Amino acid sequence: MSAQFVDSVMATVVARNPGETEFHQAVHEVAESVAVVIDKHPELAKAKIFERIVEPERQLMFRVPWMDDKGQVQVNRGFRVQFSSAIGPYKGGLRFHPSVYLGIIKFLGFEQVFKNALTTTAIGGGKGGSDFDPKAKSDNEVMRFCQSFMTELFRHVGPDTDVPAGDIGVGGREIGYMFGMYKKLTNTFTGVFTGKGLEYGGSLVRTEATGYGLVYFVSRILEARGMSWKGLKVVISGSGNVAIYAAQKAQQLGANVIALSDSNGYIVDPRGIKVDTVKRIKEVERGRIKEYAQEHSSAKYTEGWEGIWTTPCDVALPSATQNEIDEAAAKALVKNGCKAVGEGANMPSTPEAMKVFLDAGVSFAPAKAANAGGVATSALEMSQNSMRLSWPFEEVDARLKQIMDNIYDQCVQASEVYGAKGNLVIGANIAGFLKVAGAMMAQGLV
Ligand code: NDP
Ligand code: 2IT
Repeated sequence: MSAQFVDSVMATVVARNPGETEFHQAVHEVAESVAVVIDKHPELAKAKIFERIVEPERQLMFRVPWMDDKGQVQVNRGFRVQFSSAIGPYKGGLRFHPSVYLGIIKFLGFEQVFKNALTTTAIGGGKGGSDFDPKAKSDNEVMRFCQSFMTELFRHVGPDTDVPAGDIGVGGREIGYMFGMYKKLTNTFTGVFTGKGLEYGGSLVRTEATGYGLVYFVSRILEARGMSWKGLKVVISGSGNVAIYAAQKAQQLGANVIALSDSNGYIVDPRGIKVDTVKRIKEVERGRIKEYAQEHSSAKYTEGWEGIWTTPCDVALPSATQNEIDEAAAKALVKNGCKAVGEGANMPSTPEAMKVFLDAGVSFAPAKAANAGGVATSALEMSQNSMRLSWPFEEVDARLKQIMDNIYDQCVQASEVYGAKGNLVIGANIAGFLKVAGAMMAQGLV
């Protein structure tokens, strides 16, 4: 029955969404996990809950024309996929990267539905973005692009409808430009975005939240095997928002973070990465990770990002992008003694890589659970905006930690109830699914 359910769901999803391989991959993983739940609950099968969840409520694609600094007209494509409003307004980031197409936005939107359910906050799932590449663009070009993007997106979002935030290529600068145009077009000042600047409604800790939350979650999987961060060698891929603050928190807890990367290559600094240098290079100068090795002679730079997984470590935190750890990379990590993996990025491990980790007894924290701290803190930003109040750093951080603990407990519990004790991939998928399914059942066929 289980295999039949997965096959029949996948046949429809592949036929209906041709060529969207990342979306197929994300759906397949969840379908495999929840098949046992569908078996036990004929009412969910009858209501075709899973078949409804894999079909986004609404998908928007639009033209984004803008003028570059040379006076040339440029044309990009914009996306917003409003996946599920079962438990709250659509919520999820915007990604600006040349690799963006509908299949990427749909895989991210689909993952977001279950992740957001796990946070215990009232947010549905969505995702958006563009194939625009912010790299090497001037501030003015980025502003003109963001303004053009919003002249279409503004009519589809709103503080009680759909609340975007950042993702790859979208940080505080881009959110500011988009928020400004939204405010002007609608003549409203609302919490329509999260990840806003602190001067205009942002929340303390939102910048740090995904990386900090990841480390809080991994603390629990380490504890479960009698370990702590003290003295552990940690390798983190990426050097963006998630990677930087994961590195900072892991160091605060006593770990030795030795490697970071970007899409060109990676650095290894056995004495421990100086996070302040990385923050300046990446956040202020918008430079490359290679420059770190020019400033710190203890560090070595290697061209090509894939090699980072051959660096021996105790803990790996993939925090760059999807499918960045394949089977060979996973085997290299296991062979070199890696004991725990925490996914900061969305779907960074291929299905084959995940199997290598689980078979080898590596403690594995799946993305939907482990990186949920960012969007959870976005929900806290929405709460503060609604109250027109802002909470101190310590309060938001304490709430974030509590939420990550709660997500961990939900995943462990669901894995036990459904006969997969200790498998947090299955636990996260089932716990997230049950919440969304419950809300959909209660709301009727809509
Ligand atoms: P940033 O844009 O801040 O940083 C992305 C980092 O990953 C950069 O170092 C970038 O290098 C690297 N990278 C991006 N694409 C590739 C690629 N194809 N190959 C190798 N390296 C790559 O993004 P974030 O840190 O915000 O996001 C990182 C991951 O975390 C994504 O998967 C995102 O979906 C996920 N995530 C983000 C959250 C958030 O709150 N920001 C929340 C939850 C998950 P380069 O500069 O060379 O492109
Ligand atoms: O993947 C993610 O969870 C994010 N990019 C954060 C989304 C959000 O709305 O804060």
